[in-house]
Amino acid sequence: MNPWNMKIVADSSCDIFSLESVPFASAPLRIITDEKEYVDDQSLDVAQMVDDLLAYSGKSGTACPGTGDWLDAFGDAAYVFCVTITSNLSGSYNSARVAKQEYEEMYPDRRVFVIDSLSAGPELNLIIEKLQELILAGKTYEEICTEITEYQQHGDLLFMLESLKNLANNGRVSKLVASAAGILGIRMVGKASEQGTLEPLNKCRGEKKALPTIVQLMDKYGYKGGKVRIAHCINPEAAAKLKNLILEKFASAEIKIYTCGALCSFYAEKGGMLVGFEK
Ligand code: X90
Repeated sequence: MNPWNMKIVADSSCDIFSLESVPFASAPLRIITDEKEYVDDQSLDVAQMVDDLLAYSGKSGTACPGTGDWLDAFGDAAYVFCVTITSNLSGSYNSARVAKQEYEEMYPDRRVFVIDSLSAGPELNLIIEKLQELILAGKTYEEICTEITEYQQHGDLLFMLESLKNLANNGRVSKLVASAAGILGIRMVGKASEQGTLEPLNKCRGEKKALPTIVQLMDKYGYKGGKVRIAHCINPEAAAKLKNLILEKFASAEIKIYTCGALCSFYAEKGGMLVGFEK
């Protein structure tokens, strides 16, 4: 099948804006304060946004892509594979489903497969990379739908957070869970649950303890040395240290590090890190 009538689309919680060898578009989430609206696209200065938000004490929140954002991202592709942030924390998946329905009604010979990642950030990336691989291998739409659904069983996400303030203020975790991480020096390590919510696992005293804990948890949850994708919010040192710790234990690990886009930066907050891995 000609790969050029296939397209991968994801909401901006995936932290990437382009792919090398397959058509790709991202549908932006938005970060909204009383003063400003930040659109999570390639032109946004994320580090500046993080600084603005640290200096800002008013209300802030986020909004998922609307149907129109999704339709823009679908463009005119015959076959769309559409990956969203977990439907249990965002309306992105629902809005993508509505866009799919409209798109398929408007163009009866086109198809959109919407994938609820039940996760965020780097785990979306693993799914996107796999989709790219399947498209380049010349698989059909139906084959890709089946294989990507199977692949989703082999991905997981751990995270390390210094602050859960924005998550709690926006009702994405309980205030109780957030307050435990708010203590100076404490890093909350947790994972994406089966339902696509935040599951707190360990409260670590300092990053020095948190990083080896992440490696132990990767092992516990079935990591065997495959792909790891690390997204950090202005914390390249921790990402690099984690990479080394993983390589010490799993020499065959294939690791990439990148920076969080606006949505993940807003919720992971400065110093936060998300680790997607294959199991
Ligand atoms: O629709 C919206 O406004 C977006 C809401 C997103 C809320 C959660 C974002 C989480 C981002 C934080 C750590 C990883 C948690 C993963 C749990 C599945 C990153």
